[in-house]
Amino acid sequence: MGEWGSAKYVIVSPTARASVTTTPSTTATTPSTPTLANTPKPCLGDCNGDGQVTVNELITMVNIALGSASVSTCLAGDANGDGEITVNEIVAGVNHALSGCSG
Ligand SMILES: [Ca+2]
Ligand SMILES: [Ca+2]
Repeated sequence: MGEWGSAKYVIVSPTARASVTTTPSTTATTPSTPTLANTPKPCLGDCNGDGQVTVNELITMVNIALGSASVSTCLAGDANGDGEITVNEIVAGVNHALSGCSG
């Protein structure tokens, strides 16, 4: 009876198991936001990057949309970066010209 009791005691004893289940300290602070959000979003239509969209920049966007100018002349007008300027991108540029880039 004494042996049976001691054997049971060994099985129940949780000390060994407790030491194993210690979670590895993965408390390293993993940044939830990737560094992609680091780049500030340029003002759509602001071809020269001076912080405002002017009429001539809108004309440049239109020319790119029409195919008479290269998109490289106004990369800021290509919002989605597909290599061409579409109507909605021109509209966004017009809105920036009217109400400013920051607004
Ligand atoms: Ca500008
Ligand atoms: Ca585009």
